[in-house]
Amino acid sequence: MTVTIERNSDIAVIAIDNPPVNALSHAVRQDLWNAAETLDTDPSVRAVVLICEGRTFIAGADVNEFGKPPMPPHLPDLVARIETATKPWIAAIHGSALGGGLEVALGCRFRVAVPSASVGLPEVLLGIVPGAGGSVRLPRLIGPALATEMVTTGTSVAAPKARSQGLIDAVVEGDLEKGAIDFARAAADQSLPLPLRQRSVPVVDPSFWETTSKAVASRAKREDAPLRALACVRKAAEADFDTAMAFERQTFLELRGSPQAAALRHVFFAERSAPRPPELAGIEPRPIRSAAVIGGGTMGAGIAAALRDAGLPVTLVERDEVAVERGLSNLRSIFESSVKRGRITFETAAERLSGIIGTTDYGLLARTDIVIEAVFEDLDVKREVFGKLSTACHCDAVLATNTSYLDPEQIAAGIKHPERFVGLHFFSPAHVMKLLEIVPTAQTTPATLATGFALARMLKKIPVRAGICNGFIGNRILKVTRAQAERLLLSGATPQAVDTAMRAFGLPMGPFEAQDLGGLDIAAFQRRAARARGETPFAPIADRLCTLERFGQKSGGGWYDYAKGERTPQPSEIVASIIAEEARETSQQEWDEARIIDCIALPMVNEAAKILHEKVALRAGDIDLVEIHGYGFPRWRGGLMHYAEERGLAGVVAALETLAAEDLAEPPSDLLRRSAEGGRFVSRD
Ligand code: 3H9
Repeated sequence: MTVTIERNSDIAVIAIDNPPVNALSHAVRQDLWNAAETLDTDPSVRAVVLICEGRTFIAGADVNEFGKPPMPPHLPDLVARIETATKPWIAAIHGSALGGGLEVALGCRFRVAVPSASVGLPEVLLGIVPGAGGSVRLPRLIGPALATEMVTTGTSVAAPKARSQGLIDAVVEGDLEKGAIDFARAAADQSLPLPLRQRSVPVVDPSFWETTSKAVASRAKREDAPLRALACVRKAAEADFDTAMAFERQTFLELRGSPQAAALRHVFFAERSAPRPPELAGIEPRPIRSAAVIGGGTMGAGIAAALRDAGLPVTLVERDEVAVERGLSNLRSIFESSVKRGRITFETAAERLSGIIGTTDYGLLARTDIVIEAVFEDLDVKREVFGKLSTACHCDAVLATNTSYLDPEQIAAGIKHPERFVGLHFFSPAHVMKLLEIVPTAQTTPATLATGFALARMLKKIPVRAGICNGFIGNRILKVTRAQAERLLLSGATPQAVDTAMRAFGLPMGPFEAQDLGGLDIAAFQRRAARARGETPFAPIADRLCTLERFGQKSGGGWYDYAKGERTPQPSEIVASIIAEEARETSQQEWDEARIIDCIALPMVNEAAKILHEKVALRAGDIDLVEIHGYGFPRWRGGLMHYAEERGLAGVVAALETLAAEDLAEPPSDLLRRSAEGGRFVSRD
């Protein structure tokens, strides 16, 4: 039974029980409609409490139904039915009232919530706008400015703040159902407020819409939904209720079928699958009550900050006292900058710092549950660390390496209890970037792997399981990005043209600007190591820039020149002449934006297909998450693989063949060719 009705004397309590998140499936809508009909004609009922079982109030329309033809009762009609019921309905909210869930609550005459609840209209995050009156009723309740903020950003508001804004009518401490029934009984004795459809939208200065439009456009970048959502709120302010409802519904239906909405829905589901690889079903992670980080450099300090942000006590181990001090000072800078940005208070920063012990003594790690090594990217250095950890830590402690390129199998070789070892690849800055690649070795047990995923959840990261290969998923694709970018330079494109094209594609930065920001020396170091292993990495121009110590912004020049103290890239004559020299043997072409994008993005797709084929990534969606959360690939394109599928895999294969014929890319891989037959990526078997 999805919806039940019970009576508490003169108050009816409707309870929805539709796990996991009480989404408004067709059955729930129908049952709620029937309940409204029943209770309207029941003279013994004076008010109706709408409450949910399980972990949350209604979390929205059922996203699984978005691809299907809508079936009546449609949500806008249901909300109107509740709003015009003969008895007042009171929404009793715990967990989250999101999207259609908040729209149902706005149809109710009152809303009460437990202090931990939150409410929001996250539709724009799915590439759509509210479709059941959210953008029309919310400004009538809290005014256009606050409503615009919520509708165009999709951010949720916690119950206490929602109470202060007038979005909810009471915060219930203690038992929600009892509190809601008491509230309902008291409300039924008094004159009722007008339903929202009969209220007007408070007037705002006409300049509000122009100013807000600019702000929303700049935040939304290339996403369509936020500006369309703003238009809905504006219509609510300027037209009558029914006209605004029709406008919102039309916008919702248009956007629901748009490529951006399909892409964002794909990311939504990918983000929910990634934390649960099938092999871990039913596997219990080990408890994580304390953590340690070995190495207090940029990466180590960032990881330690992320662990502290999640509330874990942290021990930071360095090789000598000077390095300990430097590590602690790196952490201080991270927390100070969070205070400056208004993310945390001064007191919180002090509390986070006080939860870190800096030491050189591995003996302090005897009871630590998880240790993450983030020392210099050198096999011998790392092995020495794990040798010490192997004896210092208890045998159930999870030992993790944050290597980006080295082979975790080799790092773990010889440690005691290798089943507790796993790779945890963070992205810099580690306290900010959402991606965490989790890399098991052949000996990693499911419980250890599950602990990696549990840690990701604690740190609010997006975990992606990755297999072992050079660079795992993300950096292996990055190598192709960079190599292709250099191939373009050798064939007649300029760094500016390449960066401009990739920005136009939707990346926050082009490949050359990004290297200048991060520093060219790190990749040069990796290339040296690769050459020592007998590999032949392709970076003819970057190699020459590094010989000249042009490492990027930090050395005053890299792919671009930088005026002292400036970060604006200026075309460099030195770089242009190096490119000309290196390009002497290569035929020159005219490059427009579309061809530049193809020459970079499609070989990335090809590499990703190999990664999928080798099972380094388990699912195409996982690769999408790596690109989005680790490398700024535009979310609204759905990630690299979704982009390729939407563009058409057959077309991708054809374009790669052309590039390969010109010696500008490798030919399409077998898996890509086979996937092109069905239009969707297939894995190996
Ligand atoms: C909307 O409402 C449009 C309306 O304006 C107009 C309509 C006409 N539908 O995230 P979790 C599943 S748009 C179906 O891991 P948590 C999810 O796939 C909607 N399924 O849990 C997963 O399934 P599984 C606006 C949904 O506790 C399971 O629930 N609403 C939906 O960390 C657990 O998810 C939103 O955008 C859904 N709407 O977080 C809300 N939502 O176990 C999006 C979740 O099989 N949802 N599932 O993999 C969320 O933000 C989080 O899921 C929530 C719980 C905070 C609710």
